[in-house]
Amino acid sequence: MYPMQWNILRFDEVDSTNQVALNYPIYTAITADHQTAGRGRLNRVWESVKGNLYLSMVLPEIGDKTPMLAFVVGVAVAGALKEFNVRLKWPNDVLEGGKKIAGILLERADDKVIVGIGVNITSAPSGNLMYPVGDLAGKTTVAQVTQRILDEMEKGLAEFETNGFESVRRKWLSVSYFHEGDKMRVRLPHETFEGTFGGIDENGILLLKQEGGKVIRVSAGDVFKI
Ligand code: BT5
Repeated sequence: MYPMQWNILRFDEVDSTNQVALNYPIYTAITADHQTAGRGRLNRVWESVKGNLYLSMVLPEIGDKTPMLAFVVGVAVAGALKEFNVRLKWPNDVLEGGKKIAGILLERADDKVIVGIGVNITSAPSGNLMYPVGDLAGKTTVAQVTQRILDEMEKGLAEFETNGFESVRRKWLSVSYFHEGDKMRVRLPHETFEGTFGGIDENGILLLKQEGGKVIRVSAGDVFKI
């Protein structure tokens, strides 16, 4: 399946690059200067002013391995932003200095997976957000980070295909915001759990260790340091 090359399409304004990407074949990359309806997970809003990076890539869906692509993408974004020493917070946040500077959104559609990435290059939203937020103002450009992400994705997908998820998992853990034993809170739609970070398993499931040795396995949720 890989190596491959991106067909890059640039737009000024879109509702959401993830939405636009639905209309294009695999290995298309959509970028936009801004979005009028940028989205996060669970119908959340992704603030999408001009000056930041909005990118979506169309990939083939790969059955039950599809969720692992989120980790391939995380590692690629961390690689693209290596000099800023970013950290990945399960499942899909990219932090710099403890602040969220980028988010990743995977959406499945038929035989495709749309991988969306938003990076705050020049500004971060203000207001009451779920986590502290930041940006990379004055440190880099949209064009540079876009190109690096696309390059890192090509490398990362090839490596995932050749070496499997274990090598992706190891790389992901090497830039994880949480370290084994760190205290964390996991918020699910109807429940909240506390415990310590126990890593991610061979499928990318979060392991939350509780007192007494119980391990809770979490496939989707929001996590916070406590
Ligand atoms: C995400 O969702 O972090 C995934 C964001 C993906 C955005 C990209 S942009 C290109 C592509 N096209 C799209 O329409 N989407 C993708 P989630 O983990 O649900 O986090 C959303 C939460 O982050 C919001 O509820 C806010 O609290 C916060 N937030 C919103 N805008 C933000 C921003 N620009 N920077 C940092 N945090 C933000």
